Amino acid sequence: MTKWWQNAVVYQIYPSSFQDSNGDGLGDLNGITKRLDYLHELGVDILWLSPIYKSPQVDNGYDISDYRAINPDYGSMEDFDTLQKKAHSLGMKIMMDLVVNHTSNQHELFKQSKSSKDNKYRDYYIWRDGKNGHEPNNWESFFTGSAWKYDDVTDQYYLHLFAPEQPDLNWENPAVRHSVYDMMNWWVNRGVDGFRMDVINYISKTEGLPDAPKSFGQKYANPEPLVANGPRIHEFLQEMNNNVLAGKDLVTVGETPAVTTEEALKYANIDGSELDMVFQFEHMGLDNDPITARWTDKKAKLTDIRANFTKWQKQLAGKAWNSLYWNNHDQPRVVSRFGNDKTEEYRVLSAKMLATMLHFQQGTPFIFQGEEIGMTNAYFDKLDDYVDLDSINAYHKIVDEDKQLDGTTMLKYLGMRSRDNARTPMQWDDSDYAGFSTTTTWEKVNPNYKQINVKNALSDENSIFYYYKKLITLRHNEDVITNGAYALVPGNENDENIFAYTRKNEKTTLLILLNYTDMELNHDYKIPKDAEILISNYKDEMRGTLRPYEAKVYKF
Ligand code: ISL
Repeated sequence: MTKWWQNAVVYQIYPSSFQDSNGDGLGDLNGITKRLDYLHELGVDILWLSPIYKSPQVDNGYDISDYRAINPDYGSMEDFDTLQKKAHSLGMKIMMDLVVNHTSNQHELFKQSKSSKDNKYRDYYIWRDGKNGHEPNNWESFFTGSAWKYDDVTDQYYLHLFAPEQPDLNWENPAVRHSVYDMMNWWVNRGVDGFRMDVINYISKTEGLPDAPKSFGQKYANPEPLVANGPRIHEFLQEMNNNVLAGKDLVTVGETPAVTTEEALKYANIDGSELDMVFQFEHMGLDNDPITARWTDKKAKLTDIRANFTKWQKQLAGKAWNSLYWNNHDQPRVVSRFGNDKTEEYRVLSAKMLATMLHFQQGTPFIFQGEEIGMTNAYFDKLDDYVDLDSINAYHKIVDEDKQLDGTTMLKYLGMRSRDNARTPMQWDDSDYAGFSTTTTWEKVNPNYKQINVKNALSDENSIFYYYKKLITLRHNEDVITNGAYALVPGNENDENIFAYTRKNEKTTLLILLNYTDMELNHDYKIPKDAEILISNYKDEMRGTLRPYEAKVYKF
Protein backbone atom coordinates (compact mmCIF):
# COMPACT_ATOMS: atom_id res chain seq x y z
CA MET A 1 0.00 0.00 0.00
CA THR A 2 1.38 3.36 -1.03
CA LYS A 3 1.56 5.88 1.81
CA TRP A 4 0.56 9.44 0.98
CA TRP A 5 4.10 10.79 1.31
CA GLN A 6 5.53 8.13 -1.01
CA ASN A 7 4.39 9.88 -4.15
CA ALA A 8 4.69 13.35 -2.68
CA VAL A 9 7.31 16.00 -3.36
CA VAL A 10 8.71 18.16 -0.57
CA TYR A 11 9.75 21.79 -0.97
CA GLN A 12 12.12 23.26 1.61
CA ILE A 13 11.68 26.89 2.61
CA TYR A 14 14.51 28.73 4.31
CA PRO A 15 12.42 31.42 6.01
CA SER A 16 15.12 34.11 6.25
CA SER A 17 15.63 34.03 2.50
CA PHE A 18 12.25 33.25 0.95
CA GLN A 19 10.20 36.45 1.02
CA ASP A 20 10.35 39.59 3.11
CA SER A 21 6.89 41.13 3.59
CA ASN A 22 7.65 43.98 6.01
CA GLY A 23 10.69 45.58 4.43
CA ASP A 24 13.34 44.69 7.02
CA GLY A 25 15.56 42.73 4.65
CA LEU A 26 14.71 39.39 6.30
CA GLY A 27 12.15 36.86 5.11
CA ASP A 28 9.08 36.18 7.26
CA LEU A 29 5.96 34.05 7.61
CA ASN A 30 3.62 36.50 5.90
CA GLY A 31 6.07 36.51 3.01
CA ILE A 32 5.76 32.74 2.75
CA THR A 33 1.95 32.95 2.88
CA LYS A 34 2.04 35.45 0.04
CA ARG A 35 3.99 32.99 -2.11
CA LEU A 36 1.92 29.87 -1.44
CA ASP A 37 0.09 30.25 -4.74
CA TYR A 38 3.44 30.04 -6.50
CA LEU A 39 4.27 26.80 -4.68
CA HIS A 40 0.84 25.46 -5.48
CA GLU A 41 1.47 26.24 -9.15
CA LEU A 42 4.73 24.28 -8.95
CA GLY A 43 2.68 21.41 -7.56
CA VAL A 44 4.61 20.42 -4.45
CA ASP A 45 2.80 18.54 -1.68
CA ILE A 46 4.73 19.23 1.51
CA LEU A 47 6.43 22.39 2.72
CA TRP A 48 9.35 21.85 5.06
CA LEU A 49 9.97 25.02 7.01
CA SER A 50 13.52 25.42 8.31
CA PRO A 51 13.26 26.54 11.96
CA ILE A 52 10.82 29.38 12.60
CA TYR A 53 10.98 29.21 16.40
CA LYS A 54 12.25 31.82 18.81
CA SER A 55 16.01 31.84 18.54
CA PRO A 56 19.02 34.11 19.04
CA GLN A 57 19.90 33.10 15.44
CA VAL A 58 23.51 32.17 16.09
CA ASP A 59 23.02 29.33 13.62
CA ASN A 60 20.05 30.76 11.72
CA GLY A 61 17.37 29.24 13.90
CA TYR A 62 19.06 25.89 14.52
CA ASP A 63 19.58 27.23 18.05
CA ILE A 64 16.11 27.38 19.59
CA SER A 65 15.35 29.24 22.81
CA ASP A 66 11.59 28.58 22.86
CA TYR A 67 10.07 25.69 20.92
CA ARG A 68 6.52 26.90 21.43
CA ALA A 69 7.05 30.43 20.13
CA ILE A 70 7.70 31.99 16.73
CA ASN A 71 10.84 34.04 16.09
CA PRO A 72 9.41 37.60 16.37
CA ASP A 73 11.43 38.66 13.31
CA TYR A 74 9.44 36.11 11.30
CA GLY A 75 6.04 37.06 12.73
CA SER A 76 3.61 35.70 15.30
CA MET A 77 1.82 32.46 16.11
CA GLU A 78 -1.22 33.98 14.41
CA ASP A 79 0.82 34.45 11.24
CA PHE A 80 1.83 30.83 11.49
CA ASP A 81 -1.81 29.73 11.79
CA THR A 82 -2.69 31.81 8.73
CA LEU A 83 0.16 30.26 6.77
CA GLN A 84 -0.79 26.75 7.81
CA LYS A 85 -4.47 27.29 7.08
CA LYS A 86 -3.81 28.62 3.60
CA ALA A 87 -1.30 25.86 2.83
CA HIS A 88 -3.83 23.26 3.92
CA SER A 89 -6.58 24.85 1.86
CA LEU A 90 -4.30 24.55 -1.18
CA GLY A 91 -3.66 20.90 -0.37
CA MET A 92 -0.12 21.39 0.91
CA LYS A 93 1.12 19.92 4.19
CA ILE A 94 3.47 21.53 6.70
CA MET A 95 6.64 19.81 7.91
CA MET A 96 8.34 21.46 10.87
CA ASP A 97 12.06 21.40 11.50
CA LEU A 98 12.70 19.70 14.82
CA VAL A 99 16.05 20.58 16.37
CA VAL A 100 16.38 18.50 19.53
CA ASN A 101 19.96 17.26 19.63
CA HIS A 102 20.64 20.65 21.18
CA THR A 103 18.88 23.83 22.23
CA SER A 104 20.07 27.42 22.33
CA ASN A 105 22.12 28.42 25.37
CA GLN A 106 19.38 31.04 25.85
CA HIS A 107 16.76 28.34 26.42
CA GLU A 108 15.24 28.56 29.91
CA LEU A 109 16.23 24.96 30.62
CA PHE A 110 19.88 25.62 29.86
CA LYS A 111 19.88 28.75 31.99
CA GLN A 112 18.53 26.67 34.87
CA SER A 113 20.89 23.78 34.16
CA LYS A 114 23.87 26.11 34.17
CA SER A 115 22.91 27.88 37.40
CA SER A 116 24.11 25.21 39.86
CA LYS A 117 25.15 21.58 40.12
CA ASP A 118 22.05 20.69 42.06
CA ASN A 119 19.52 22.55 39.96
CA LYS A 120 16.78 20.10 39.03
CA TYR A 121 17.52 20.64 35.33
CA ARG A 122 21.28 20.12 35.67
CA ASP A 123 21.05 16.70 34.08
CA TYR A 124 19.11 17.99 31.06
CA TYR A 125 22.45 18.80 29.44
CA ILE A 126 25.82 17.02 29.34
CA TRP A 127 28.12 18.36 32.08
CA ARG A 128 31.51 16.90 32.96
CA ASP A 129 34.55 17.75 35.06
CA GLY A 130 37.73 18.69 33.23
CA LYS A 131 40.62 16.25 32.95
CA ASN A 132 43.93 17.59 34.31
CA GLY A 133 42.89 21.14 33.57
CA HIS A 134 41.68 20.26 30.07
CA GLU A 135 38.40 19.49 28.37
CA PRO A 136 36.74 16.18 29.39
CA ASN A 137 37.68 14.58 26.04
CA ASN A 138 39.26 15.46 22.68
CA TRP A 139 36.08 15.93 20.64
CA GLU A 140 36.04 18.71 18.08
CA SER A 141 32.92 20.76 17.46
CA PHE A 142 31.53 20.46 13.91
CA PHE A 143 31.95 24.22 13.79
CA THR A 144 35.66 23.99 14.86
CA GLY A 145 37.38 24.17 18.26
CA SER A 146 36.70 21.97 21.27
CA ALA A 147 33.18 20.55 21.62
CA TRP A 148 33.32 21.47 25.33
CA LYS A 149 32.85 24.84 26.91
CA TYR A 150 34.10 25.60 30.39
CA ASP A 151 31.67 27.30 32.71
CA ASP A 152 33.08 28.96 35.81
CA VAL A 153 29.77 29.07 37.70
CA THR A 154 30.15 25.38 38.55
CA ASP A 155 33.70 24.69 37.35
CA GLN A 156 32.49 22.13 34.80
CA TYR A 157 32.30 21.82 31.02
CA TYR A 158 29.20 21.28 28.88
CA LEU A 159 29.11 19.47 25.55
CA HIS A 160 28.20 21.30 22.34
CA LEU A 161 28.71 19.30 19.14
CA PHE A 162 27.92 22.47 17.20
CA ALA A 163 28.44 26.09 18.34
CA PRO A 164 29.02 26.87 22.05
CA GLU A 165 25.60 28.55 21.90
CA GLN A 166 24.08 25.13 21.01
CA PRO A 167 24.47 22.92 24.12
CA ASP A 168 23.60 19.24 23.56
CA LEU A 169 20.60 17.85 25.40
CA ASN A 170 21.13 14.79 27.56
CA TRP A 171 18.88 12.17 25.94
CA GLU A 172 19.91 9.62 28.57
CA ASN A 173 17.58 11.52 30.89
CA PRO A 174 13.99 10.27 30.37
CA ALA A 175 12.59 13.65 31.46
CA VAL A 176 14.41 15.29 28.52
CA ARG A 177 12.97 12.78 26.10
CA HIS A 178 9.44 13.17 27.37
CA SER A 179 9.60 16.93 27.28
CA VAL A 180 10.59 16.66 23.60
CA TYR A 181 7.67 14.31 22.91
CA ASP A 182 5.27 16.68 24.70
CA MET A 183 6.49 19.56 22.58
CA MET A 184 6.09 17.51 19.40
CA ASN A 185 2.55 16.57 20.38
CA TRP A 186 1.82 20.24 21.04
CA TRP A 187 2.71 21.01 17.41
CA VAL A 188 0.80 18.02 16.10
CA ASN A 189 -2.23 19.30 17.98
CA ARG A 190 -1.76 22.66 16.29
CA GLY A 191 -2.15 20.87 12.97
CA VAL A 192 1.33 20.32 11.58
CA ASP A 193 1.78 17.29 9.35
CA GLY A 194 5.27 16.11 10.15
CA PHE A 195 8.84 16.75 11.18
CA ARG A 196 12.29 16.96 9.62
CA MET A 197 14.59 16.02 12.48
CA ASP A 198 17.91 17.81 12.69
CA VAL A 199 20.94 15.53 13.27
CA ILE A 200 18.58 13.12 14.96
CA ASN A 201 21.07 10.26 14.82
CA TYR A 202 23.46 12.19 17.09
CA ILE A 203 21.23 12.07 20.17
CA SER A 204 22.67 8.86 21.66
CA LYS A 205 26.35 9.28 22.51
CA THR A 206 28.78 6.43 23.20
CA GLU A 207 28.79 5.63 26.90
CA GLY A 208 31.60 7.22 28.87
CA LEU A 209 32.21 9.78 26.10
CA PRO A 210 35.65 8.36 25.23
CA ASP A 211 38.28 10.18 23.16
CA ALA A 212 37.91 9.92 19.40
CA PRO A 213 40.73 8.73 17.11
CA LYS A 214 42.87 11.76 16.26
CA SER A 215 44.43 12.61 12.90
CA PHE A 216 48.12 13.44 12.91
CA GLY A 217 48.91 16.96 14.04
CA GLN A 218 45.34 17.86 14.99
CA LYS A 219 44.46 19.22 18.42
CA TYR A 220 40.93 17.81 18.47
CA ALA A 221 39.30 14.79 16.86
CA ASN A 222 36.11 14.28 14.87
CA PRO A 223 33.57 12.78 17.32
CA GLU A 224 31.23 11.51 14.60
CA PRO A 225 32.04 7.79 15.00
CA LEU A 226 31.14 8.11 18.71
CA VAL A 227 27.96 10.17 18.38
CA ALA A 228 26.33 9.11 15.11
CA ASN A 229 24.04 6.05 15.21
CA GLY A 230 24.92 5.59 18.89
CA PRO A 231 24.05 2.68 21.19
CA ARG A 232 20.52 3.74 22.24
CA ILE A 233 19.44 5.55 19.06
CA HIS A 234 16.89 3.01 17.89
CA GLU A 235 15.44 2.67 21.37
CA PHE A 236 14.99 6.47 21.57
CA LEU A 237 13.39 6.73 18.14
CA GLN A 238 11.03 3.85 18.84
CA GLU A 239 10.05 5.51 22.08
CA MET A 240 9.44 8.78 20.21
CA ASN A 241 7.41 6.85 17.68
CA ASN A 242 5.25 5.32 20.42
CA ASN A 243 4.75 8.62 22.20
CA VAL A 244 4.15 10.89 19.22
CA LEU A 245 4.02 9.38 15.75
CA ALA A 246 2.24 6.03 15.99
CA GLY A 247 -1.32 5.97 14.70
CA LYS A 248 -1.09 9.45 13.19
CA ASP A 249 -0.76 10.17 9.52
CA LEU A 250 2.39 12.26 9.81
CA VAL A 251 5.52 12.33 7.67
CA THR A 252 9.00 12.25 9.18
CA VAL A 253 12.50 12.49 7.81
CA GLY A 254 15.62 12.26 9.93
CA GLU A 255 18.75 14.16 9.06
CA THR A 256 21.37 11.48 9.64
CA PRO A 257 24.99 12.23 8.76
CA ALA A 258 27.18 9.11 8.53
CA VAL A 259 24.18 6.87 8.06
CA THR A 260 24.82 3.58 6.27
CA THR A 261 22.23 1.61 4.32
CA GLU A 262 22.26 -0.98 7.14
CA GLU A 263 21.31 1.69 9.66
CA ALA A 264 18.79 3.26 7.28
CA LEU A 265 16.97 -0.06 7.09
CA LYS A 266 16.20 0.42 10.79
CA TYR A 267 15.54 4.17 10.81
CA ALA A 268 13.34 4.23 7.73
CA ASN A 269 11.88 0.74 7.77
CA ILE A 270 8.50 0.56 6.08
CA ASP A 271 7.12 -1.13 9.18
CA GLY A 272 6.91 2.45 10.50
CA SER A 273 8.59 1.66 13.82
CA GLU A 274 10.92 4.67 13.72
CA LEU A 275 10.92 7.31 10.95
CA ASP A 276 9.61 7.39 7.39
CA MET A 277 12.90 8.32 5.71
CA VAL A 278 16.38 9.62 6.38
CA PHE A 279 18.69 12.02 4.58
CA GLN A 280 21.80 10.08 3.71
CA PHE A 281 25.02 12.05 3.21
CA GLU A 282 27.24 9.76 1.15
CA HIS A 283 26.51 11.41 -2.20
CA MET A 284 27.25 14.81 -0.62
CA GLY A 285 30.80 13.71 0.14
CA LEU A 286 31.76 12.32 -3.28
CA ASP A 287 33.51 15.55 -4.19
CA ASN A 288 35.36 15.88 -0.87
CA ASP A 289 39.11 15.95 -0.39
CA PRO A 290 40.69 13.38 1.98
CA ILE A 291 42.41 16.13 4.02
CA THR A 292 40.48 19.36 3.60
CA ALA A 293 37.10 17.60 3.28
CA ARG A 294 34.54 19.99 1.80
CA TRP A 295 37.10 22.66 1.04
CA THR A 296 38.19 21.67 -2.43
CA ASP A 297 37.23 22.20 -6.06
CA LYS A 298 37.11 18.50 -6.83
CA LYS A 299 34.20 17.44 -9.07
CA ALA A 300 32.26 14.27 -8.34
CA LYS A 301 32.69 11.50 -10.92
CA LEU A 302 29.58 10.04 -12.51
CA THR A 303 30.84 6.54 -11.72
CA ASP A 304 30.80 7.40 -8.00
CA ILE A 305 27.42 9.11 -8.12
CA ARG A 306 25.84 6.18 -9.93
CA ALA A 307 27.40 3.59 -7.61
CA ASN A 308 26.09 5.46 -4.60
CA PHE A 309 22.56 6.04 -5.87
CA THR A 310 22.36 2.45 -7.05
CA LYS A 311 23.44 1.12 -3.67
CA TRP A 312 20.71 3.12 -1.88
CA GLN A 313 18.06 2.26 -4.45
CA LYS A 314 18.82 -1.47 -4.31
CA GLN A 315 19.45 -1.95 -0.61
CA LEU A 316 16.37 -0.11 0.60
CA ALA A 317 14.00 -1.48 -2.06
CA GLY A 318 10.92 -3.08 -0.52
CA LYS A 319 12.25 -2.65 3.03
CA ALA A 320 12.79 1.03 3.74
CA TRP A 321 12.06 4.32 1.96
CA ASN A 322 14.60 6.71 0.41
CA SER A 323 14.63 10.47 0.50
CA LEU A 324 16.07 12.03 -2.65
CA TYR A 325 17.91 15.33 -2.59
CA TRP A 326 20.64 17.38 -4.21
CA ASN A 327 20.16 20.55 -2.24
CA ASN A 328 19.26 22.01 1.11
CA HIS A 329 20.34 24.99 3.20
CA ASP A 330 23.69 23.32 4.04
CA GLN A 331 24.76 22.48 0.51
CA PRO A 332 25.97 24.54 -2.44
CA ARG A 333 23.67 24.84 -5.45
CA VAL A 334 23.35 21.64 -7.46
CA VAL A 335 23.69 23.26 -10.87
CA SER A 336 26.99 24.87 -9.84
CA ARG A 337 28.25 21.74 -8.11
CA PHE A 338 27.31 18.78 -10.30
CA GLY A 339 26.13 20.66 -13.39
CA ASN A 340 27.43 23.57 -15.41
CA ASP A 341 26.54 27.21 -14.73
CA LYS A 342 29.18 28.65 -17.08
CA THR A 343 26.75 29.43 -19.91
CA GLU A 344 23.01 30.06 -19.85
CA GLU A 345 22.37 27.18 -22.23
CA TYR A 346 24.32 24.70 -20.11
CA ARG A 347 22.84 25.99 -16.88
CA VAL A 348 19.35 25.22 -18.09
CA LEU A 349 20.25 21.89 -19.69
CA SER A 350 22.34 20.58 -16.81
CA ALA A 351 19.83 21.68 -14.13
CA LYS A 352 17.13 19.69 -15.93
CA MET A 353 19.44 16.70 -16.45
CA LEU A 354 20.30 16.56 -12.73
CA ALA A 355 16.65 16.92 -11.77
CA THR A 356 15.82 14.00 -14.06
CA MET A 357 18.60 11.87 -12.56
CA LEU A 358 17.13 12.33 -9.09
CA HIS A 359 13.39 12.53 -9.66
CA PHE A 360 13.07 9.21 -11.47
CA GLN A 361 14.53 7.29 -8.55
CA GLN A 362 12.40 5.58 -5.94
CA GLY A 363 11.86 7.74 -2.88
CA THR A 364 10.48 11.12 -1.89
CA PRO A 365 12.20 14.04 -3.64
CA PHE A 366 13.11 17.21 -1.77
CA ILE A 367 13.48 20.50 -3.65
CA PHE A 368 15.25 23.41 -1.97
CA GLN A 369 13.90 26.89 -2.69
CA GLY A 370 15.37 28.32 -5.88
CA GLU A 371 16.46 24.92 -7.19
CA GLU A 372 13.34 24.94 -9.38
CA ILE A 373 14.61 28.02 -11.24
CA GLY A 374 18.23 26.85 -11.35
CA MET A 375 19.65 29.33 -8.85
CA THR A 376 23.45 29.13 -8.78
CA ASN A 377 26.17 29.54 -6.18
CA ALA A 378 26.82 33.12 -5.11
CA TYR A 379 30.61 32.85 -5.51
CA PHE A 380 31.22 35.64 -2.98
CA ASP A 381 34.80 36.81 -3.31
CA LYS A 382 35.27 38.46 0.10
CA LEU A 383 35.15 36.80 3.50
CA ASP A 384 33.04 39.78 4.61
CA ASP A 385 30.19 38.67 2.37
CA TYR A 386 29.88 35.38 4.26
CA VAL A 387 27.36 35.21 7.09
CA ASP A 388 27.37 31.50 7.99
CA LEU A 389 29.39 30.71 11.12
CA ASP A 390 30.42 27.34 9.69
CA SER A 391 32.03 29.01 6.65
CA ILE A 392 33.71 31.76 8.63
CA ASN A 393 35.08 29.40 11.30
CA ALA A 394 36.31 26.97 8.65
CA TYR A 395 38.19 29.78 6.92
CA HIS A 396 39.98 30.76 10.13
CA LYS A 397 40.84 27.19 11.04
CA ILE A 398 42.11 26.14 7.62
CA VAL A 399 43.88 29.35 6.66
CA ASP A 400 45.01 30.94 9.94
CA GLU A 401 45.36 28.03 12.36
CA ASP A 402 46.18 24.89 10.39
CA LYS A 403 47.67 26.74 7.40
CA GLN A 404 46.43 24.01 5.08
CA LEU A 405 45.33 26.45 2.38
CA ASP A 406 46.12 30.07 1.53
CA GLY A 407 43.34 32.66 1.84
CA THR A 408 42.73 33.05 -1.89
CA THR A 409 42.35 29.33 -2.42
CA MET A 410 40.05 28.96 0.58
CA LEU A 411 37.87 31.82 -0.70
CA LYS A 412 37.60 30.04 -4.02
CA TYR A 413 36.53 26.85 -2.23
CA LEU A 414 34.02 28.72 -0.07
CA GLY A 415 32.59 30.06 -3.32
CA MET A 416 32.06 26.48 -4.39
CA ARG A 417 31.00 24.76 -1.19
CA SER A 418 29.90 27.23 1.50
CA ARG A 419 26.42 26.91 2.97
CA ASP A 420 25.87 30.60 2.14
CA ASN A 421 25.56 29.60 -1.52
CA ALA A 422 22.18 28.12 -0.65
CA ARG A 423 21.09 30.94 1.60
CA THR A 424 21.10 33.98 -0.68
CA PRO A 425 17.61 35.49 -1.06
CA MET A 426 15.10 33.88 -3.39
CA GLN A 427 15.16 35.57 -6.79
CA TRP A 428 11.60 36.53 -7.64
CA ASP A 429 12.07 39.19 -10.31
CA ASP A 430 14.57 41.66 -11.75
CA SER A 431 13.67 44.63 -9.52
CA ASP A 432 16.06 45.84 -6.81
CA TYR A 433 16.71 43.14 -4.19
CA ALA A 434 15.23 40.60 -6.60
CA GLY A 435 11.65 41.13 -5.42
CA PHE A 436 12.64 39.46 -2.16
CA SER A 437 12.79 42.71 -0.21
CA THR A 438 12.74 46.47 -0.62
CA THR A 439 15.88 47.13 1.35
CA THR A 440 19.38 45.82 2.04
CA THR A 441 19.06 42.12 2.68
CA TRP A 442 20.50 40.11 5.60
CA GLU A 443 22.55 38.10 3.13
CA LYS A 444 23.53 39.52 -0.26
CA VAL A 445 21.38 38.82 -3.29
CA ASN A 446 23.17 36.84 -6.00
CA PRO A 447 24.01 39.42 -8.71
CA ASN A 448 22.64 37.13 -11.42
CA TYR A 449 19.04 37.79 -10.27
CA LYS A 450 18.37 40.01 -13.29
CA GLN A 451 18.42 36.91 -15.52
CA ILE A 452 17.68 34.10 -13.10
CA ASN A 453 14.37 34.80 -11.40
CA VAL A 454 10.88 33.40 -10.98
CA LYS A 455 9.25 36.00 -13.20
CA ASN A 456 11.44 35.04 -16.16
CA ALA A 457 10.95 31.35 -15.42
CA LEU A 458 7.16 31.65 -15.39
CA SER A 459 7.11 33.45 -18.72
CA ASP A 460 9.23 30.85 -20.53
CA GLU A 461 7.59 27.53 -21.25
CA ASN A 462 11.01 25.88 -21.58
CA SER A 463 12.20 27.05 -18.19
CA ILE A 464 13.63 24.87 -15.46
CA PHE A 465 10.53 25.73 -13.43
CA TYR A 466 8.14 24.09 -15.89
CA TYR A 467 10.46 21.10 -16.13
CA TYR A 468 10.27 20.61 -12.35
CA LYS A 469 6.52 21.10 -12.50
CA LYS A 470 6.32 18.34 -15.07
CA LEU A 471 8.52 16.03 -12.99
CA ILE A 472 6.19 16.56 -10.04
CA THR A 473 3.08 15.92 -12.13
CA LEU A 474 4.62 12.76 -13.55
CA ARG A 475 5.36 11.48 -10.05
CA HIS A 476 1.74 12.03 -9.12
CA ASN A 477 0.41 10.30 -12.22
CA GLU A 478 2.83 7.53 -13.12
CA ASP A 479 2.78 4.74 -10.51
CA VAL A 480 5.99 3.27 -11.80
CA ILE A 481 7.96 6.26 -10.49
CA THR A 482 6.79 5.41 -6.98
CA ASN A 483 6.71 1.63 -7.08
CA GLY A 484 8.82 0.45 -10.03
CA ALA A 485 11.95 -1.62 -9.48
CA TYR A 486 15.22 0.19 -10.12
CA ALA A 487 17.92 -1.36 -12.28
CA LEU A 488 20.96 -0.17 -14.16
CA VAL A 489 20.93 -0.78 -17.87
CA PRO A 490 23.35 -3.69 -18.42
CA GLY A 491 26.72 -2.36 -19.49
CA ASN A 492 26.19 1.03 -17.87
CA GLU A 493 28.02 0.17 -14.62
CA ASN A 494 31.33 1.78 -15.59
CA ASP A 495 30.25 4.34 -18.17
CA GLU A 496 31.98 7.57 -17.17
CA ASN A 497 29.68 9.88 -19.09
CA ILE A 498 26.23 8.38 -19.45
CA PHE A 499 23.91 7.22 -16.68
CA ALA A 500 21.25 4.78 -17.88
CA TYR A 501 18.72 3.16 -15.57
CA THR A 502 15.25 1.69 -15.71
CA ARG A 503 12.21 1.62 -13.47
CA LYS A 504 9.80 -1.21 -14.03
CA ASN A 505 6.49 -2.48 -12.68
CA GLU A 506 4.01 -5.03 -14.14
CA LYS A 507 2.61 -2.56 -16.68
CA THR A 508 5.29 -0.05 -17.48
CA THR A 509 9.00 0.38 -17.99
CA LEU A 510 10.82 3.69 -17.90
CA LEU A 511 14.28 4.08 -19.41
CA ILE A 512 16.21 7.07 -18.12
CA LEU A 513 19.17 8.21 -20.25
CA LEU A 514 21.40 11.01 -18.99
CA ASN A 515 24.48 12.68 -20.39
CA TYR A 516 26.54 13.99 -17.44
CA THR A 517 28.96 15.86 -19.71
CA ASP A 518 29.11 18.78 -22.15
CA MET A 519 30.12 16.45 -25.00
CA GLU A 520 27.91 14.95 -27.67
CA LEU A 521 28.05 11.19 -27.17
CA ASN A 522 27.03 8.19 -29.22
CA HIS A 523 25.68 5.19 -27.37
CA ASP A 524 24.18 1.80 -28.07
CA TYR A 525 21.72 1.52 -25.20
CA LYS A 526 18.70 -0.17 -26.78
CA ILE A 527 15.46 1.76 -27.02
CA PRO A 528 12.37 -0.28 -27.99
CA LYS A 529 10.68 0.86 -31.22
CA ASP A 530 7.36 1.67 -29.58
CA ALA A 531 8.91 3.67 -26.72
CA GLU A 532 7.58 7.19 -26.30
CA ILE A 533 9.38 10.13 -24.76
CA LEU A 534 7.89 10.99 -21.38
CA ILE A 535 10.12 13.99 -20.72
CA SER A 536 13.29 15.42 -22.19
CA ASN A 537 15.35 18.59 -22.00
CA TYR A 538 15.77 18.80 -25.80
CA LYS A 539 12.89 19.51 -28.15
CA ASP A 540 13.59 16.92 -30.80
CA GLU A 541 14.54 13.30 -30.39
CA MET A 542 17.78 11.77 -31.68
CA ARG A 543 18.25 8.06 -31.09
CA GLY A 544 21.77 6.73 -30.56
CA THR A 545 23.09 10.13 -29.54
CA LEU A 546 23.04 12.18 -26.39
CA ARG A 547 23.77 15.87 -26.79
CA PRO A 548 25.46 17.94 -24.01
CA TYR A 549 23.63 17.33 -20.70
CA GLU A 550 20.78 15.64 -22.56
CA ALA A 551 18.23 13.87 -20.38
CA LYS A 552 15.43 11.77 -21.76
CA VAL A 553 13.00 9.35 -20.29
CA TYR A 554 11.33 6.72 -22.46
CA LYS A 555 8.15 4.95 -21.49
CA PHE A 556 7.13 1.57 -22.89
O1 ISL B 1 26.47 21.92 7.29
C1 ISL B 1 27.23 20.99 7.30
C2 ISL B 1 28.24 20.94 6.30
O2 ISL B 1 27.65 20.65 5.06
C3 ISL B 1 27.06 19.84 8.19
O3 ISL B 1 28.20 19.49 8.86
C4 ISL B 1 25.93 20.15 9.14
O4 ISL B 1 26.39 20.84 10.25
C5 ISL B 1 25.27 18.87 9.54
O5 ISL B 1 24.76 18.35 8.37
C6 ISL B 1 24.14 19.12 10.51
O6 ISL B 1 23.25 20.05 9.99
C7 ISL B 1 22.16 20.45 10.74
O7 ISL B 1 22.48 20.79 12.07
C8 ISL B 1 23.29 21.94 12.26
C9 ISL B 1 22.84 23.15 11.44
O8 ISL B 1 23.85 24.13 11.43
C10 ISL B 1 22.51 22.78 10.02
O9 ISL B 1 22.02 23.88 9.31
C11 ISL B 1 21.51 21.66 10.08
O10 ISL B 1 21.01 21.29 8.84
C12 ISL B 1 23.22 22.26 13.72
O11 ISL B 1 21.87 22.35 14.11
